[in-house]
Amino acid sequence: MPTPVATPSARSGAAARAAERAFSGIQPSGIVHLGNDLGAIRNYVALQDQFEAIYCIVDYHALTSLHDPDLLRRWTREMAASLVALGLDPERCTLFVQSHRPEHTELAWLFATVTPVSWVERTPTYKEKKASQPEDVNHGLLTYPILQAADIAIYKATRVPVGRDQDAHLELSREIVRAFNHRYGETFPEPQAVHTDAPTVLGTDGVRKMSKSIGNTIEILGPPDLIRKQVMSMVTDTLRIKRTDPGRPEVCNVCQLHRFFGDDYLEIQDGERTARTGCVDTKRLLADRIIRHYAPARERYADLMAHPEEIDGILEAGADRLKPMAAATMAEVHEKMGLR
Ligand code: AQP
Repeated sequence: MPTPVATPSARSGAAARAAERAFSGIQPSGIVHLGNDLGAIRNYVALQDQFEAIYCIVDYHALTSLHDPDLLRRWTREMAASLVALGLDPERCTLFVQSHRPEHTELAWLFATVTPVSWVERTPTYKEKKASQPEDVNHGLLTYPILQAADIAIYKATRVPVGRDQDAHLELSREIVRAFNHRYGETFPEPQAVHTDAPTVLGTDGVRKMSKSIGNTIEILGPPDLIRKQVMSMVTDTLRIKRTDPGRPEVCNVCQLHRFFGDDYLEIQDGERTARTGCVDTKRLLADRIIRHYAPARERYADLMAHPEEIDGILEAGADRLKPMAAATMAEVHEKMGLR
């Protein structure tokens, strides 16, 4: 099976842990899908042992699209439980909620004063969100990448495990810290993306990125019946019309996803190519494997959700642990900017 961490190559051991920090944020948006796990969360887990790792549930970011307080609270807790269930270990990383460390928003404001408006206006996600929620083009959507830069910079993180869709945001984060450093002196390192070998997971439509807002997801911690239904709805090779037509595994999303759920994926691909197996068989097998692979996480998730005080404790301890680090960065920034 492919290894989770791809680029850039990570130094391992205690020296790297002390020298560099990894940071990533994830939105509390209701579900965890296969794209989140293969594209990012697997690397969150792997990087816990290579760097000092900090992971954040970005509820401030979620507010740019979600305006239901009860739902936001519920989804924040559910996302925390999902991440722990998928392998984040509060003993080996710090997991917290963005709004529990309000220094993020202060640094975002300060970063906004070195960020030209044109930089944020050209962000692809801003353009997409303007189109997808035309009735709610709030200012948060525009400044989203500035807050994201602050999330990373406040802990002086150098490695950011994310999917490919975040590359433009990360490039902007680098530009923002460069602009700050240029104006006020070297303060922040430039963060680098760390991708898995599945940096873009396609959705069940087989064409677009797997994404909640598109609705083409496979919900890995959902009930097995739902996972099966979602996998069985996947679009395969559109040129394979009859069962006897040879398939093209290189363009079939189902065949590609098999790479992550068994060592026999070359055999599976060969079965498709020679029409020995049909698309339905290959999908059925993928559904079985995804359900089996995530069964322990599903169990752990249910366990955690039955003890919400345990999740809340993890999140509170995480935010407390980060307070001195955030305060130290803010003190340095205040000094450099002439604020205190
Ligand atoms: N399809 C994907 N392939 C690879 N990586 C992905 N990520 C998301 N989708 C894919 C990565 O998952 C992390 C969390 O991203 P997020 O907080 O933006 O999560 P999301 O809201 O779940 O992403 P969606 O589904 O695409 O949300 P919408 O539809 O609301 O925009 C990130 O590192 C991301 O790269």
